Amino acid sequence: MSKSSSRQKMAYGLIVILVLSILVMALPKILPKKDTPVTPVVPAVSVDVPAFSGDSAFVYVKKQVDFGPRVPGSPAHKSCAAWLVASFKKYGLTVIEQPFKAKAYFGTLDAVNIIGQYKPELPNRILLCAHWDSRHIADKDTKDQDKPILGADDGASGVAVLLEMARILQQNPVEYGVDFICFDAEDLGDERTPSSDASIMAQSGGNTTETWCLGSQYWSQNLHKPGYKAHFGILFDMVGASGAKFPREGISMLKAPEFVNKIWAVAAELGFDDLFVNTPAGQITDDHYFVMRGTNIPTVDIIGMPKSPPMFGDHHHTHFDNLTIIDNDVLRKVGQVTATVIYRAAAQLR
Ligand code: 1BN
Ligand code: ZN
Repeated sequence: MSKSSSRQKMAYGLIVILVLSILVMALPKILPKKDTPVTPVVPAVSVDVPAFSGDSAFVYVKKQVDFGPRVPGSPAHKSCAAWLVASFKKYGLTVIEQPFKAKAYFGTLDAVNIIGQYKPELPNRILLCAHWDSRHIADKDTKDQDKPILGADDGASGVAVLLEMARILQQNPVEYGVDFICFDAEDLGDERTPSSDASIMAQSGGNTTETWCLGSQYWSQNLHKPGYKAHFGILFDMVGASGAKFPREGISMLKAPEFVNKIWAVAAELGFDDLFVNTPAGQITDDHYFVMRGTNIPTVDIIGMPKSPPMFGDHHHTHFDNLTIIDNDVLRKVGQVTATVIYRAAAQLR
């Protein structure tokens, strides 16, 4: 054998060994692992999910903000309540208004929870909620701290998601009940000092967190239907700001982990895991806490906490919480995840 042909044979041999070793290394990646489930975590039930319009939701935010700050007892609050009731009725919902006296740390105000029921006759139900009032002060601002805020994100964004969901349910009916609850007087709480009113301190057991979420506290003790139940609930709070992030809120993780996992898995499947991040966040004593305390309905708080470690955005409780902070695409993604969860839940009953 000549020297050159034996070199050629060696070279071929080396190439064959190289190709074989690449194949052996790549094989585990090509073939599914024995212990990896082939089915996704959330079985993707084959169902058509209608498109949730971020542009339509934005119009609902604008409409609310155009009334001015929706502080309980104010004329803007009254006008906005009438518009919310009319809007829910327009989308075919059966509406209950639940008036109550909100005992804030600085006085008592007229407040009203607004409940829109989609197919109230059906036993299988989902609860979707948000607060519709806006904060009476801008206590985190450097200017005009004593003036009320517009609450485009903190208030109006969550309600906008509810309204758009009601609209698409009317256009694409499902055999599943949905209750839309707009809680009032969520944002009258006292961040800094305990109440000087002894009766309020006594009522809250000295815990100032109970100066917040007065509407959900009232509703949980005075359910719009005795014994009201839903399979699960979702609370939307600050779901429209540009740059939003939704970490896994602590009370939701503690009390409704199965539903947090479902919602965040759907978000990941839709490619929105940049928004629905897997980071854990601290416990926020938001309306969902009082919903669960009164009803045991597992309820998840989708709440905007864009900073790291998870914290509210710079616009929180300032005058920067206006229409310019709202991003239609954030509203759209939150709404599309919610629509997917609802339409799949309904399909699973079929
Ligand atoms: C969320 C947005 N909240 C108020 N505005 C609820 C809240 C309650 C946040 C207590 C922090 C503490
Ligand atoms: Zn707030």
